[in-house]
Amino acid sequence: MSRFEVTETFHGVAFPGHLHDQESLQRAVTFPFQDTDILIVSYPKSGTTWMQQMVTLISNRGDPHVSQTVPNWARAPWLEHHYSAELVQTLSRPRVMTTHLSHDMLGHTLQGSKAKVIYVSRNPKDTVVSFYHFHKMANFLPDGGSFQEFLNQFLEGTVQFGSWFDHFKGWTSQLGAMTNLLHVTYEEMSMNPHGAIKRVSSFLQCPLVEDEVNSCVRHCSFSSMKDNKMINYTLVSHDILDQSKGSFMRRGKVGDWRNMFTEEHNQQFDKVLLEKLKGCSIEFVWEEVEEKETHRETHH
Ligand code: PPS
Repeated sequence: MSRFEVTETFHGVAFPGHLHDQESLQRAVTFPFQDTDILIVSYPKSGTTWMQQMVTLISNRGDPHVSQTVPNWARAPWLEHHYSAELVQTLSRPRVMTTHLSHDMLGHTLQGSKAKVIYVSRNPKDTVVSFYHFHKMANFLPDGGSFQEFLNQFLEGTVQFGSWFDHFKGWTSQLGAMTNLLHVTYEEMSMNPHGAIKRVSSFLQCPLVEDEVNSCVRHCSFSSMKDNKMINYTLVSHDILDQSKGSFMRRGKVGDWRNMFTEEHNQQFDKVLLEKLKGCSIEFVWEEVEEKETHRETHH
């Protein structure tokens, strides 16, 4: 049964029934973490797959073999997906897992555990654009409607996987409290892949020599991942992900929202962003990175 039309509501958040059921969601929030576990956490379309590739490569000291022979969902399964229970049993230590769940849902499960958590975030404007395009090709997601309609739902937090703002605030508010939590942004991975890999590898206590870092950078690049069927989702059947309507590795750019947003969209977004992230002490690197990227592109 494909369950394309089914939505599972869990803790007030909608999840696609194709990948989730109540049992798998419940299992995720009571998951017995081991201290050696590595958990990649993200809101969808924030650089999840990129981090899965990065962590695989770092764990293999830059050797691409695993990243070219094992699909990403098998090497770093989503805790909450219904097919993951068996996969998790097959993982060797340190186990690498992935989740889109909010801190509200998973925080208490992680409490007291030394599992290493990597939170990946991305400018929500680029996230909403990427998510909108993904809705067109993913047959297990509802019709996104027009971009304006989708944007409204994203800002209201009624899209699948819930509110970006709550997700971001929930996890980043733990940065002082959880010593085993690392925050990495899509923008950092884009601007400074070398530095991001070194930061992640030292957090994972897996220091690499320069050649190993360089190999990770190479196999983490957008062009390399776009051509790697173990990470580009072309292994998924077309009735689930319709590759004629788009590709998972779509643009891979910082600031692509500018090609989609009108001035009105931007004002609408900024108003909500300001309201929702009031009191949030995270420094946003988005605009600064965008400027540097634009500068880099016009000078190459
Ligand atoms: S998902 O479905 O939640 O797992 O999606 P996620 O992996 O979080 O996000 C997909 C977007 O990440 C882009 N991506 C990359 N960008 C740059 N470099 C690399 N190596 C890379 N890998 C994935 C992917 O293209 C999606 O973004 P958009 O903007 O749609 O291109």
